[in-house]
Amino acid sequence: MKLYTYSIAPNPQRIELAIAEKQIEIARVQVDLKKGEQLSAAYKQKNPHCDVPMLELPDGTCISQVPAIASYLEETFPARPLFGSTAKQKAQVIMWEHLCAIDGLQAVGEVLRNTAKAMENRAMVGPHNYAQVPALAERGRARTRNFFADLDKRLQGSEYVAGDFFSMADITAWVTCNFAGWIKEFMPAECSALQAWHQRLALRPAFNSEQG
Ligand SMILES: N[C@@H](CCC(=O)N[C@@H](CS)C(=O)NCC(=O)O)C(=O)O
Repeated sequence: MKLYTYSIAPNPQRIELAIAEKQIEIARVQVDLKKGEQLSAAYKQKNPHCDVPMLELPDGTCISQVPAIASYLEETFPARPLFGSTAKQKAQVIMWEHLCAIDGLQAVGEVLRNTAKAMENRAMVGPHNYAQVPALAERGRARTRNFFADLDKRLQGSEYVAGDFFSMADITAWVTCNFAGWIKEFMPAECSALQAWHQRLALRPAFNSEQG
């Protein structure tokens, strides 16, 4: 099994953290996004969506998209579960993880992809080129701030994002909070539940080695 990744990028980080939490060994292949290696013919043949992370199984099957990879790892390596253990917990994790990805990660991405010079004409991930839309960057910034406030509210009444247990939802929320730094948005000091949760997570060995 091989993970195609670009370790510093946020979506690969979601899987890197899942792997670290599960304490499993998976070989890595770095795909240099700065050099555009995700758009090369060789990579496109394995993953027509031209994104990372992507997991290649020993039989050649290629699985892209974070939720699909995370689900495969969970089924294959059930120890140290990242989706809870009951049907209710699994649904809660999927719900919160999805909300963090859409309302958080996507919002920050919207700002970055619609403003960064290096992403001119690359405003969307994937095989097709799209021009930047400045209004989306403005909206993304407002959404990022709302994400912090909403997550703080959630964490005022919940130890972890999906409930009283650590999960994949915490991983995506954590990656989002750090990714926001790329667009100079930071967890507000008054979001004390969010700050306390972030500090608690930073104590976990898998998160300890994380930068930022
Ligand atoms: N929906 C995808 C998103 C993956 C994604 O956006 N990956 C970024 C790195 S964080 C990427 O591959 N970017 C390539 C590009 O910008 O062309 C998933 O869930 O895996």
